[in-house]
Amino acid sequence: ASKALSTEKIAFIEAAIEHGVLLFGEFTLKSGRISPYFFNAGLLYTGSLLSSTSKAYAKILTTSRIPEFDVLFGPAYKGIALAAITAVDLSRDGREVGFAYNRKEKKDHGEGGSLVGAPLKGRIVIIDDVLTKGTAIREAIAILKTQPEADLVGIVQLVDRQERGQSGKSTVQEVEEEFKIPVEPIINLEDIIAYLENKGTYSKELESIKEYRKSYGIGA
Ligand code: OMP
Repeated sequence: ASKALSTEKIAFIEAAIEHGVLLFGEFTLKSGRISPYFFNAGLLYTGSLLSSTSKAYAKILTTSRIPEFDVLFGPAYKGIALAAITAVDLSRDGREVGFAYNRKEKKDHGEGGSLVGAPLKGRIVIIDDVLTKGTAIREAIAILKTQPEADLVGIVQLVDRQERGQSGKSTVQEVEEEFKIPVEPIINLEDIIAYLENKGTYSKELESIKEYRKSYGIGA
């Protein structure tokens, strides 16, 4: 029996497949792993997709283990828009938080520096797109560590691929233990698998994903 998915998760995964955000095929990942699926958050480019994405982030920020915080940090590039739309969504619910991001390029004129937006002071939550082996999120954490007044209190990922990190543990477990913070996903691989199983028309894709999970997944 497949696990039950909320209607919001079903709608989100369905829209992601429909808009080519969630793709099936053969993809070489940042980690070098060859994956039968890929989630491209850069393709969440319509107003309604962005709107449902920001609502999903806002919901996780208010209902999960993520504690109270002051600033949302969106790592360049994809995290920038994701953090911005989430700050807007939270303010519509009467919750005022700051928004900040980094530049990838150093600037030698104008305002200078590689950090933009709210000062990185107080309790910070990182908003990011996809978590695989943890390299990208560690880069974002390293940026915050250069800010003496920034206190990282949590991370929200749009997709947790539920893969192994640098040790035999899951990436989520490694990051949670190393930095003593909760890492919360909006959807994870289990959700994607449950969606495909419930649909019933994805047997080939499911088989490849389950094969992949044997090599790189956690506890499967
Ligand atoms: P790690 O650094 O290995 O955790 O990979 C996460 C990064 O890989 C994300 O920030 C994305 O840039 C990219 N990625 C995706 O966008 N979607 C995927 O489905 C998989 C990856 C990936 O390369 O692992």
